[in-house]
Amino acid sequence: MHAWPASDVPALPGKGRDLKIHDTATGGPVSLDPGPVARIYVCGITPYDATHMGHAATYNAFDLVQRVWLDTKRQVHYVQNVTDVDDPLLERAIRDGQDWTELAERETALFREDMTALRMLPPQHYIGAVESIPGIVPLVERLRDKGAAYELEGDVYFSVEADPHFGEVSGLDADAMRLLSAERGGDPDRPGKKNPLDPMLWMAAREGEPSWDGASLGRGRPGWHIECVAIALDHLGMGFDVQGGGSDLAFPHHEMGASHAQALTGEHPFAKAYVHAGMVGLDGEKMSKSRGNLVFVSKVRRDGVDPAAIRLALHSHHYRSDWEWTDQVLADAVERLARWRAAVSRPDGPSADALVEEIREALANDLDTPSALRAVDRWAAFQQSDGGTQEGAPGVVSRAVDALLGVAL
Ligand code: 5CA
Ligand code: ZN
Repeated sequence: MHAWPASDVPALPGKGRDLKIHDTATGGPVSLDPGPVARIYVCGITPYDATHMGHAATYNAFDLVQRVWLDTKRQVHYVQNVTDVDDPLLERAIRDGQDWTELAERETALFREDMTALRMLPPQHYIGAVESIPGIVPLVERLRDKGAAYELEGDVYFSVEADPHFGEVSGLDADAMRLLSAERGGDPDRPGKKNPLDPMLWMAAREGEPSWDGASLGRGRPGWHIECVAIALDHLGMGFDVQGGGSDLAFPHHEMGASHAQALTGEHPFAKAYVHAGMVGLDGEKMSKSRGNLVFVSKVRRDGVDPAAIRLALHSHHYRSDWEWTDQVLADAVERLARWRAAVSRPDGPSADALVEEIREALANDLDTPSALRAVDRWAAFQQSDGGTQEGAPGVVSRAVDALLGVAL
């Protein structure tokens, strides 16, 4: 699959700071020390009802991770998937009487447009579930041959007991896992499973549903978690730096993915840090496709809002907090954008060097965007009479805001 065009990331004077970020598995901040090429996997959309502000906020966080790394003169190897076949996508296609492949293609195209408009850096590998099936089948066979998977009425399940590290990503107890499993695509109550939490790796073909050749597994389609594992192992290998997604992916998706990969390879960890963004809500509820309480990036863009203002609205909350999208959040961002643009259009301003360091420090500290915005606000509030101005400073600030925050002034 093709991704979307990259926007320029201007180089800044000096050198950026190493990122400290909250890791769900250890429950605290970790200092990431990637090599010259940092490796990141971010779970992509299931392409229907895209791109809402919750999606955008999550991708915004992982875009910032990369911008911090790029500022340290590292390269970034970024992989993202598209879950272009799965139960909820098929259910939506049936509900709306449309072809599921057309629905997936249309929504993926819209997502690309939104990501481009928001200046999100594209992954080098943007990979669909369907195109990954030839790589998924041998992994499921290997898990079965190792005794880490078993068959139940033609379906193949992963045995969570096969990974001694199972449970370490989310840190949840069995009861909490069971509840979340039922809520988020699992089937803990299906009779015959060895452990209620065991997730499906391969689903035998169902009447009226798409299916693919699964070699010794028979015709069927892949489970959700193994999709991301196959893509990540293929393009990044074990022990990559960050696996990212919204907090609703910590369990079961990232927990199960880590266990699949660890059981397959005998190595640990799958990712060095599991990083999760908070949930964006609307009117007191999590913004979600199933609830239908969505604000779409494309709709707000069509209403004439500058995508740079949407980006500033996303930055206005810390990525780990749960927050509400409101008209006021957007209005404040529109106003802030205008203020910043006016400030950088002047020929001079206070030292940009200090501001660049403040933005760097804020972002390196667990992506503290609210502090970064306040620093730019202070700089933009300067008066010509304040003295100590530097010619060319506005240009440097403009480049820093672009490179580090993805906002074109
Ligand atoms: N295709 C899978 C991942 S492999 C999936 O979860 N797709 S999704 O379309 O449902 O979500 C895409 C990303 O957006 C996920 O990281 C998810 O955690 C995040 N997300 C979904 N809803 C919200 C929300 N309301 N706030 C913040 N992030 C959200
Ligand atoms: Zn995923």
